[in-house]
Amino acid sequence: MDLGQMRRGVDMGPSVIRYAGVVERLENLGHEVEDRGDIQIGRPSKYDIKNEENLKDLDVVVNANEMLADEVIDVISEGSFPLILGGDHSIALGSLAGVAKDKENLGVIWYDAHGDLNTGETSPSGNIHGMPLSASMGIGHEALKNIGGYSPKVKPENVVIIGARSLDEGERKLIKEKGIRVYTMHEVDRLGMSRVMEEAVEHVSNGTDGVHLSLDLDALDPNDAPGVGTPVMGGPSYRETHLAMEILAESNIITSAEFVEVNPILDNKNQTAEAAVALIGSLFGEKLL
Ligand code: 4U7
Ligand code: MN
Ligand code: MN
Ligand code: MN
Repeated sequence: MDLGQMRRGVDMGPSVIRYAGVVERLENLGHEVEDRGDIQIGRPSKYDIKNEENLKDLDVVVNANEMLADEVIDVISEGSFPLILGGDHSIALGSLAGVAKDKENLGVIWYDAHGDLNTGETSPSGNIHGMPLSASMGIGHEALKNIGGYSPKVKPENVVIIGARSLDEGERKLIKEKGIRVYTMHEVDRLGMSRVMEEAVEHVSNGTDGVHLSLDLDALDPNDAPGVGTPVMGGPSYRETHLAMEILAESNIITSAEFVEVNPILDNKNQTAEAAVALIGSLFGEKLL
């Protein structure tokens, strides 16, 4: 999927994450892996960029996410852990629609430089990859809210955003209005990643029946993850993010995860895909000793 934003190439993310060895990495940890391949999302003959609702390529994005939601539901019904690779972050719409299907109180960790809390009304870009978290909370366009045939997927009190350093006006307003827990880079600097993650784990595991990790590679500092479409200076390092994944692995609360926004065209020798694979390793219990 690359239609949730305007920079082509992020649809090759899953391909380069595979090339960086994600399957082998997980198998070496003793996990049995079934690679279900790519979801064929289709490509519009003409990019729908002048959408009057300020939602670019809405139809294709919605359709692709319906397919993803079905796929995720299928994986869960087999008793497996859904690990979703992107693609731009609009795919979180389908991931969450699948994961939250029979969960009353899904917790969500949104590890991202951005809030992804825009709607067509508040978005400065019209790019749907900036809207999946609000839509999943039941805010925004009907078609985005109702993927999987129900809404909302998550409650604001079960969400925590980590690593934020670029928020739009409407997103700030929504965060205040809904009381969403956000650890911006200010809190990460002040408290340290270890304390931030401990608090975040506590927050999302309180009264929830599963926790989804949505990790946007642009959360990392662009020095450590240059292959992203919307880089923002001053993010957590590769090491700090490793620590975050290790704390999540120890906490044993994560029931589904997605790694998104790796764009090989913008990357430096697959560095960002390799970072993603190493982080996935840590999330799934990899340790040096
Ligand atoms: B991502 C932005 F205006 N907020 O809505 C927007 F800054 O999934 C960026 O986190 C959104 O990469 C980034 O277009 C979405 C912009
Ligand atoms: Mn982002
Ligand atoms: Mn994002
Ligand atoms: Mn991005």
